[in-house]
Amino acid sequence: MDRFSGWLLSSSLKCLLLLVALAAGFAGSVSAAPVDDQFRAWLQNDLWPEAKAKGISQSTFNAAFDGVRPNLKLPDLVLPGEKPKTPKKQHQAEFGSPGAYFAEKIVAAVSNGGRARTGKYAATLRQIEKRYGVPGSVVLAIWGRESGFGAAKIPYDAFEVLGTKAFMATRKDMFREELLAALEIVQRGLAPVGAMKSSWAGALGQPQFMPTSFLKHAVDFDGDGKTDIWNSVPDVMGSIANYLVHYGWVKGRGWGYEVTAPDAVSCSLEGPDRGKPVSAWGKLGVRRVDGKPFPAGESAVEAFLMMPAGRHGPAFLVTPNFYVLKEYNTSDLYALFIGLGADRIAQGDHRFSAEWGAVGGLYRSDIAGLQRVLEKKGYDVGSADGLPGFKTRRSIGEWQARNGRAATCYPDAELVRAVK
Ligand SMILES: [Ca+2]
Repeated sequence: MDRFSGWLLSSSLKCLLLLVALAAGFAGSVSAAPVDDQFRAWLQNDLWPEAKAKGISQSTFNAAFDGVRPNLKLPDLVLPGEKPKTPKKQHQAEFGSPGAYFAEKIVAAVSNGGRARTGKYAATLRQIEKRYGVPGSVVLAIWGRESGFGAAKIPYDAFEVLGTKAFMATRKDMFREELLAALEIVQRGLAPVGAMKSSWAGALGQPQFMPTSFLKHAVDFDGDGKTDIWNSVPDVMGSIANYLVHYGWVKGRGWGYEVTAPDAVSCSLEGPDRGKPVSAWGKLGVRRVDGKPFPAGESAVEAFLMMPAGRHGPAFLVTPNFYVLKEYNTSDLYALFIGLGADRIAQGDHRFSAEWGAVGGLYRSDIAGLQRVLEKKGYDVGSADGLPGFKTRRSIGEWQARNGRAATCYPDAELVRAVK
């Protein structure tokens, strides 16, 4: 008998726990019951009935949680009986220049690693391009970025990470859904319990899929009957391409181009909801930095202005595929990193032509404060999360233009003081 069903029998201990929990509730303090015991009680009384209703067997459930204890070293946990606190570290985190995201060492690791694998996996990459229409260079860039082409250690037990987070994280509902999906993966025989290795955030295998993504997007590309995103390179690469196709990858289009945008083109025109045909951007004076014309076939289709550092860095005209890349990781800089990495894998040494300005030096709390003031004035900043996404950037540009300033579309210390 494993310790889990052993716990089932000890109902007297359960009563004791309940009393302790009640007493703790009265005292408003941390429960005296050890977290391990509370975790076991939660597994049995809270998670198990839902898992069972979803078709998870007792033996799968027991095997998944055999010997699993909550990992209190994981981030964003709220101990039972405590109130969630505003994450101080995040609030005080300095917001650096976007340029730091493109440190040559990191980009080169992805592009050199990708180039080294282009030949080795040429046949598989050709099959992937044929089946999914996603360029091999894009697949390689994501694989390199997510797990260093499989070199990164993925050391955690997914059930420990997801179990801990579903039990006591700040976003426990999201992690509960992922935990149930992880159980389903094992229940359906898609992966054995012992293979379920994840990152500290619960992302599985070399493409770093959350379990719900695994269920929707992972494929057995090498056809051996197993969907093995931990060990099979074809499965890893095919799964990444399949993910992008499911989110709408447009075959035959790239991700975008670095461009110059004359001052007459306001930086506040950026964003996926302010697209124009490529020819219309051309009429406004937007040009590719390499001097080449936009492909003739693109002139009637929509593209979007994207300026991750406002006027303090390179500008881009991006395609809908850029926003598909953002479905992998909701960050303009992430999608841009993948685009740059893919270009370098496909074309060799390729860098952005404009420099990133020395912006930054603000705290996320400063930017969140600025966002709240802009919100009060009726601007849409997305959410006041301390990160200057495209809605915040263009709202800054609009405020600047209305106040007789040159639009930079990026926060700085002077602006934080000026917007009241
Ligand atoms: Ca396989």
